[in-house]
Order: sequence, then C-alpha cells, then structure tokens
Amino acid sequence: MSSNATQLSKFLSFVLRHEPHSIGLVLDQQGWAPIEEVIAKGNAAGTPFSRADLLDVVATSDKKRFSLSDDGQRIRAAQGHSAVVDLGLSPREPPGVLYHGTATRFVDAILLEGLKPQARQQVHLSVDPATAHRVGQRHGKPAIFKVEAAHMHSKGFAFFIADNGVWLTDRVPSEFLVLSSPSE
Ligand code: HQG
Repeated sequence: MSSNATQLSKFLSFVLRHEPHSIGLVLDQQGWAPIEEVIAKGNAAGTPFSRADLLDVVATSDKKRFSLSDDGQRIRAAQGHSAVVDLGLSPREPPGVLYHGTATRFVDAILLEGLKPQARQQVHLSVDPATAHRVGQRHGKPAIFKVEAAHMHSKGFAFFIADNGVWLTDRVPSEFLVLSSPSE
C-alpha cells in the first residue's frame, strides 16, 4: 500500500469506526455510510481522495478492514468500532481455540479481570497465534493468550465472525484464558 493509501485507510478507520461526527457523517445502525457521502464529507473536511482511491484502499487493505454493501453504494468498517453499532452478525460456533494478542504490561490485569473490550464494542480474537502476535505488537512487547472458545461457547457465550474473519465476543472471563509460552 502506498503511503497515501495508508493515510486514507487510517482516515477511513477513524471515521467509520470511531468518530463519524468529526466530518458530519452519520453511520446507520449497522455501521454503513454512503460512499458518495464519505467522499464529499471527507474532502470537505480536508482529506482529498477520489472514489477510485477509496475503492483501492478497500481492495488492498491487508486486513480487509472495510466492506462494501452488495449494491456497491455503501462502506463500513468490518470490525474495530468504538462507535455504537450493531453489525448484525449472526452468532457462530467458534473453533476450539482462538488467540488474543496483547502487550506484556497488560497480562496481570487480564489474568485478573479477563479480556474486556476496553474502548471498542467487543473483544477481538484471531484464528492463529501469528496474527495475534502482530496484533499484540501494536501495543508493545507482545504476549499471546489462548482463548478456550469452544468451552466458552458451551457455557453460553456468543461468538461472531466479522466480514474480515476476525472473531468477536463481548468479554472473555479469565477462567477461559491460558497464557501461551513465548516459544509457542
Ligand atoms: C487490552 C486491530 C488491561 C487488550 C487489530 C488490548 C484487531 C486489557 C487493549 C483490532 C484488558 C485494547 C482490535 C484488561 C483487554 N486489562 N488490558 N482487563 N482487557 N485489554 O486496540 O484487540 O489494525 O482496542 O489486550 O488487528 O488490540 O486497527 O484491541 O491490548 O483486530 O485494523 O486492551 O484492531 O485492527 O486494544 O485490536 P485495542 P486489540 P486494525
């Protein structure tokens, strides 16, 4: 991704996940916004980009961060929201184990309190430890938790899969967490 595309991706993440009002945008209940409106309001707010630029970011996003509606008229962030949205995802049976990457400085608190969504709407979980490692690195020295997802599911916790394959759940109590050893 070019540096311009990276900047546009960050801008779109900011408005579609966190602060749509910062450019006068209103997301619908499921987090969608009309593409034309995102372009017009983004440009008016000082971030110049075209429809082609936006579609390029959607197509090349390494984590498939953005989804287009079936009619191609609307865009939303696949996950990561702090804005209150209901993505309308159906509960799904998770794999036996999922992974959560964090930073070592959060480990003690997580072992005590479990995983909480913090500023986001849900806890984000990865299907493999390598992805969790990359997520954790964003915060500092990475630490990886195994999440006993199937066990949680059997106890009635709901899991969802975002459009880009990231698993979501409301919280993970610490009894379902196992800290991975660094060699794993
Ligand atoms: C931690 C990125 C202390 C949690 C990624 C994490 C993901 C606690 C941090 C998506 C805690 C929140 C989300 C507790 C959780 N005490 N710390 N009880 N419970 N935490 O960024 O999962 O690149 O909101 O471990 O790839 O890191 O932006 O969540 O370290 O999919 O597209 O609190 O964002 O995608 O951090 O990342 P975040 P996350 P993008």
